[in-house]
Amino acid sequence: MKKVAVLMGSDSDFETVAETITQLKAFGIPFEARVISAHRTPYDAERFAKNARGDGFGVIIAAAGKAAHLAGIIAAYTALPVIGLPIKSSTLDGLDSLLSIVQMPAGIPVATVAIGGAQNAALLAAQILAVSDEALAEKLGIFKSEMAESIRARDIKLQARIREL
Ligand code: RP5
Repeated sequence: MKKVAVLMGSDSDFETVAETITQLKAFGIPFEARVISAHRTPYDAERFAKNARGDGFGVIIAAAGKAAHLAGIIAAYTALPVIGLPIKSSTLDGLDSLLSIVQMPAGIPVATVAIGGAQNAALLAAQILAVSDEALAEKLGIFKSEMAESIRARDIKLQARIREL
């Protein structure tokens, strides 16, 4: 199976990114996680992106906050799918991160998840890899079925609470 790259602009993003890694591990997806900054280590970002396909990666997740240019700069240097994960920043609640990631110019797409949408970043990466991986597609199917069951259980509990009103 191809690997997922989980890049973050700073180790201060790790608290959010940990949820992405947890979900990838739950599916048994191989990954590498790195701190690479679009601004502080731009050459490393370029080199990582240019080598990513040859290094066995199939999808790249790029988490960053504030003026969050990591996903965009990575996408500029590779044709691999890039998923942007906006980190909730302290001053503007992550709106700065979201807009920096989502507003890409035509020609350089970045698939952007919600502010702090760490689990969805992993799920989207899994779904991309599952296009050519039946076993992973099956795991995703089970994940969705279990999620649906948990929602049905919550619905039943809610009906009970309503009856008690
Ligand atoms: C961004 O700046 C990082 O992705 C991080 O979210 C933010 C702050 O970085 P630190 O100053 O905490 O290293 O590049």
